[in-house]
Order: sequence, then C-alpha cells, then structure tokens
Amino acid sequence: MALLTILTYPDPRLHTVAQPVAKVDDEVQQLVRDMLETMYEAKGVGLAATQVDVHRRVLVADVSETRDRPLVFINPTLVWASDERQVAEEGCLSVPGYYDGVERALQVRVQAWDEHGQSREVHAEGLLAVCLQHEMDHLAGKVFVEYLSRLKRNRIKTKLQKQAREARV
Ligand code: GNR
Ligand code: NI
Repeated sequence: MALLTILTYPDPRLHTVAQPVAKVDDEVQQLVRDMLETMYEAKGVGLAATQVDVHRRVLVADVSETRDRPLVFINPTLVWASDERQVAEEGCLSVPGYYDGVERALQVRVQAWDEHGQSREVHAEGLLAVCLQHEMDHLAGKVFVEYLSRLKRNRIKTKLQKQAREARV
C-alpha cells in the first residue's frame, strides 16, 4: 500500500483527459488500493485517478458514515441523468479550503467495472450522485471551480498559488 500525492489546483495536470482501462490487471488493482488508502487518509468521499496524476479512468468513493463501504468505478459512463437538478455545496481535495454551490443532476445511473473487472450499474442520488459527477468531471480534466464565476475562480487560483509558493520556501 502507498499514499499518493494529490495534485492541487491550478496544477495544469488536473486538466488531462483520462484514458480508458483496457483490462483490470494487478497494476490497476494496486492503483485502486493506493487510491482508497489516499482517499481515507485525506478524509475525502471520493478520489479520481487524475488527482494523483494517473490519467486512467478510475475513481473510488465512500459516502458511508462509517467509512467502510469502498466503491470502485473503472471506465465509468453516465448512462442516465435526471432532468431534475440540484445545487449542492462541493469541496475538492485538489482545491483545499474552498467550498461552493454547484448545480448538477439530482440522480444519475453510472455503469462501470468494479475492482474485479465485473460490470455493474449503480443508481445514485444524494451525496453519491454529487460525488460521481464530480469525480467523472476530474476524469474529463474538469475541476469544480470551473462552474464558478471567473471572479471566484481567479480568487481561488491566486490564493492557492500564493500558498504553494509559501510552502515551497
Ligand atoms: O471529499 C470530497 N467531498 C465532496 C463534497 C461535496 C461534493 C464533492 C466532494 S468530492 C471531495 C473529494 C474530491 O475532491 N474528489 O475528487
Ligand atoms: Ni475533487
């Protein structure tokens, strides 16, 4: 097991589009284990491979209170999204310290492989629906701040750049 480093916005690598996984082999299973360990350690509800600078279509999540219900989605595809939408407060491990409302579909159906390469479909609502859409955006190279106004996004960008600069010295 290994903890992976999470990229911080505005790192340009967060805008890389992830490539599909051809086969769930040992290497992919190791990536999944490391991503779960990293997500739990960072106290996140989800993590996309893009955030750990691995540009493959893999995401993990756990929206349980008890933090013992890991979910693995390999090559996720959105098969359905409700027309009904909702604004929910979002945060991101790659945008530490910033939270804002984002409008997304209230419910989604996502098809994906699990860690054994088994295909399954999940109907999600609530936090899991928000999380899956947020993580699938990461795999497409998109960070939630891109839904905010340019003013808010630039403010966040400037502050995080300053923090990164101060952390380096
Ligand atoms: O830990 C996380 N919490 C969260 C809260 C509301 C909406 C989305 C999220 S995802 C985030 C972890 C993360 O950055 N995943 O990419
Ligand atoms: Ni995120």
